[in-house]
Amino acid sequence: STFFPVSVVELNQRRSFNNTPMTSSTRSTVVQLLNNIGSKREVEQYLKYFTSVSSQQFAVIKVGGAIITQQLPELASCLAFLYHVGLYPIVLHGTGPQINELLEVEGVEPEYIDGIRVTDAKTMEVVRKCFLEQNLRLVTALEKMGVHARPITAGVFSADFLDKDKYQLVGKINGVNKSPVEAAIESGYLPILTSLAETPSGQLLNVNADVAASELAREFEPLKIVYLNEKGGLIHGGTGEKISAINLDEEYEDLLKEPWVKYGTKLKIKEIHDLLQHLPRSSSVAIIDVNDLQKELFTDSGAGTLIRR
Ligand code: X2W
Repeated sequence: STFFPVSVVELNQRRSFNNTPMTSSTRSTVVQLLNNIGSKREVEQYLKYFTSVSSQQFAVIKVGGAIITQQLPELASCLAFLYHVGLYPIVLHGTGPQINELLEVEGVEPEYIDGIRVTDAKTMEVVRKCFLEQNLRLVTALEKMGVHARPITAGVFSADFLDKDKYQLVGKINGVNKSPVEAAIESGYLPILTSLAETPSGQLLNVNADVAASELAREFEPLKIVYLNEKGGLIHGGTGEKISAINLDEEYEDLLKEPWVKYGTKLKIKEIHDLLQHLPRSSSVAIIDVNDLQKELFTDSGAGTLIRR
């Protein structure tokens, strides 16, 4: 199949800013990644779709913190592939597990209420450190694959306190500044965001990354919204099986009554529900494993858990 390398080069040349030729290692990564996804027809069709709607952002991809620890090479390869075909997703990552690890080292017991971390001043130091460390790790891994990646760790989300008495230094996002993200993409960089937010007076606030990703998607209305988690989808707490699809119009109320839908899972489902209420009916959110990203983007069948209404 000679089709792909040719298309990759053509697409790269269409973007005036992206003049760097692909290295042979990147090219072989690209070819390798494409071998096992869809038919040539499917892939070509989706590539055309994603590149033709140039006024609209391509994708918002939320990366769970566990993926940076467990699947960084896979994640970097997938994002590098998209970048090298000229598709620029907006990437936002969490760092939940790393925060808990570091808190443990410091002898602090993590505390959550309804899936949201109660964040005192000492915890906030750990939160900030972990976000900056994991952001740099992801950016560095991408740079090693020839990707221009731009760390965006502040200046996007403005927030107020969610509930100061209950959660302390946790933010409720009330504004999304698109310009740092758009400026990165326009100059040929992949934007890599954290979910940290600031108040107007400059107080740094912690925000759950699923929540921030949903705010980002609401603002940009991208063609695709993808949540990557280490489980490859939503797992039914009763049966232990992966849920392949959720129709929110029909299932949302019942789903919230399920005993296993609690904490972070409940928060995630609620956020996705609220997001989809605000987007055109055709929108959907896919929760998938990082290794299924190409399949989700470039084939009809998709992967993981598809949520729509
Ligand atoms: C989260 C932010 C990190 C996050 C926290 O402190 O854990 C709040 O809960 P994952 O890896 O995507 O879970 N913030 C307020 O959400 O990371």
